[in-house]
Amino acid sequence: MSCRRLPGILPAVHRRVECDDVTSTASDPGVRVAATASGEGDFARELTRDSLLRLARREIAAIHVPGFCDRRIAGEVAGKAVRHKALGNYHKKYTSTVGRVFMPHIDTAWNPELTARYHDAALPSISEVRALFAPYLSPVDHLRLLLQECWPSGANLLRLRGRPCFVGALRVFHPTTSVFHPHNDHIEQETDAPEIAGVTEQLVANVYLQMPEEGGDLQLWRRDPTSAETRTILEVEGLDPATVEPPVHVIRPRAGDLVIFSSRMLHAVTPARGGHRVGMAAFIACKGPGEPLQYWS
Ligand SMILES: O=C(O)CCC(=O)C(=O)O
Ligand SMILES: [Fe+2]
Repeated sequence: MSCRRLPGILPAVHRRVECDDVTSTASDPGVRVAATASGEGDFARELTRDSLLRLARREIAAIHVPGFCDRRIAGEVAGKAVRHKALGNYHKKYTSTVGRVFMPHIDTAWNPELTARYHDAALPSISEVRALFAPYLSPVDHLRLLLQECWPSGANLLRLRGRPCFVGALRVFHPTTSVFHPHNDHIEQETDAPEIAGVTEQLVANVYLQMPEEGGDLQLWRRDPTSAETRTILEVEGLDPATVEPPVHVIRPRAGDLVIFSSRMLHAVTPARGGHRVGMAAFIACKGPGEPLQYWS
């Protein structure tokens, strides 16, 4: 079964052209990209049972579905995100440069009060994100259905100590100032709730609602950080790019695209120029094909 996209948004010929020029095309001609044998074969262009299983086994670098959602609706919601009253910054030990609408799990920071606040706000925040897209299906809700249908054991909203998580964080990268240095995302570093026992891989799905004129590239490495790098990532926002080898892939998504990759492997986002970069992100925990996927933000 092909779990590709909402119907009637772009003619097939456009999708194909977009597929051909989205991968390994940095918007910055000066960027260093590792010479690698893995090119187009490292990507799946449809979200299917097979592509998800291959991604979870790390046989491919990413699932990149061009035109996953309607670009016009996406652009309208991106504008609402940039102006949203709940827009705050990620809370890192040192100031984060990236904005987000509603509280993501990482900002619970092992603090019981913040954790309670996160779970109390989770379902109301899910409803508010859904309402931003009404009367259309929100891309994260579409993704939830596809994961449920495609994964051999289905997919559910993550609950931690029985309490529901939020999913569907809108991320706002402000022009020139916002950057995600090379880092990874690992739920075991954020909680010891019993529900995360047995997680063997963590994926992250991003739906791009708006892309800047330049920059905002997604850089992917094909490896986990070393233990020294992990310590640095936990200390500060990410690694100094000068200390890391060139990325294996540089993806310049288009508005409306969906990209899913391993969040446990190193990845980074370059600064945007000429406009905001707005995405919608959901993490996906994988315990193998015999267990349901679990998603959250
Ligand atoms: O916005 C992106 O392209 C990816 C950002 C990121 O670090 C993540 O989703 O974990
Ligand atoms: Fe990340």
